[in-house]
Amino acid sequence: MSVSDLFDESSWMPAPGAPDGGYTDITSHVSLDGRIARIAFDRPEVRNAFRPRTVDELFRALDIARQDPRIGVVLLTGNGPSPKDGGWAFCSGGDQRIRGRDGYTYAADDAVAPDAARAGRLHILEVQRLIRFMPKVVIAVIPGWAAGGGHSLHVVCDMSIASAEHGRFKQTDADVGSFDAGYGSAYFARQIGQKFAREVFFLAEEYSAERAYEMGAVNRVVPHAELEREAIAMARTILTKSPTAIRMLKFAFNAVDDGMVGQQVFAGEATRLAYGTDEAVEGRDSFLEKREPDWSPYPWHY
Ligand code: S0N
Repeated sequence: MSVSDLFDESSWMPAPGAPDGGYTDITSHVSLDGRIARIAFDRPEVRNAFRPRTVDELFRALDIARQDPRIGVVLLTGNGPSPKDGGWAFCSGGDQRIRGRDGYTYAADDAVAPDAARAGRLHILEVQRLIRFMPKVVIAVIPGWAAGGGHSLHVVCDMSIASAEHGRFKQTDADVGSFDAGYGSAYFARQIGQKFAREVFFLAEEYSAERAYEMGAVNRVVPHAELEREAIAMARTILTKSPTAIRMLKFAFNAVDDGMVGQQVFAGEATRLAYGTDEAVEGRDSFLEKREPDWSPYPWHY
C-alpha cells in the first residue's frame, strides 16, 4: 500500500532521525526543499488510533521538525485509506484495546521494553504541548475521522483543513469514560464558543467537515483529492512570511490562554530579540568590562 492515496511521493523525501529500523506507527517526510514537514499517523486499519509507541514516534518526529531551522510548517495528517474497509481517518484517539486502569500500555513487542515507570502512559498530552509551543505553524490535514484524542489534536493545531467528502468530527470522550480537560475541551470552547463546545462533548454526535467549518472549528474544507495540495499551498504562503513575525504571532495568540506559561514563552522570545539591541549589548559589556553601564544613548521611550 502507498503511504496515502493523497500523498504525492515525488514531492517528499524521508525525514531524518527515525529510530533504527524506522517508524512503525507513523510516517515522516520533508519536502524536497526541506521547508515543510509531513508527519502522518499510519495505522489506518484502526482509524489511526494511537498507542504509546505511536505517541513516542510522533513526539520524536515533531521534535526533529521543531529543531530543524529550515522547517517553517508542519503538516500533521493521517495516512489512508484503511485496507480493511476503505475508511479515512486523521486520528481516532487513544487505542482503546490497550487502555489500562492507569493509561495506555506498551505491547510486549514494542521497541521500548515496558517497565513499571512506563506502564501506563497518557503522554499524548506532551505531544499537544509540543505542537502548542513549537515556534512553527502546525496544520492539521484531516482526510477522515478526527475523533476522541484525535479531535483534541486537531484542536491544538494552529489551523485545520478538512476533506469535504470524508472529513468527520466526533468527540467520543464521554462515550468511553475519557476526558481531555485541557486544550481538547477548554481551549476548544475558546475557539468555537461554550455552547457548541459543550454540545460536541455532551452529545458526541458526528459532524461533517462543512458543519465543523460553520462552527469555526476548521479553517478550510476542500475536495478530498485536493487536500494535501491545498495544505501544501497554505504552507507555501506561510513560508513567504517573516519567521520571527510568525513565531511571535503564534506565541501571542497562545499567551492569552496559556497563563504564566504563555507569558513565559512569549517573553522568552521578546528577551531573545532584546539581546540583539545595542542597549542590551551595553548591559552585557559593562558587566564583562567591570564598569558602570552607560545608558545615555537609550531614551525612556514614550
Ligand atoms: C472514529 C470512529 C467514529 C469511526 O467509526 P467507523 O468509521 O464506523 O469505523 P469503526 O468500524 O468504528 O472502526 C474501524 C476499525 O478501527 C477500530 N478503531 C477505531 N477507533 C479505535 C480506537 N480509538 N481504538 C482502537 N480501535 C479503534 C475499530 O474498532 C474497527 O476495528 P475492527 O475493524 O477490528 O472492528 C469510531 O471508530 C470510534 O468512535 N472510535 C473510537 C474513538 C474513541 O473513543 N477514541 C478514544 C477517546 N479517548 C482518547 O482518545 C483518550 C486519549 C487522549 O487524547 C487524552 C489524553 C489525556 C486526557 C484526555 C484525553 C482525551 O482526549 O480523552
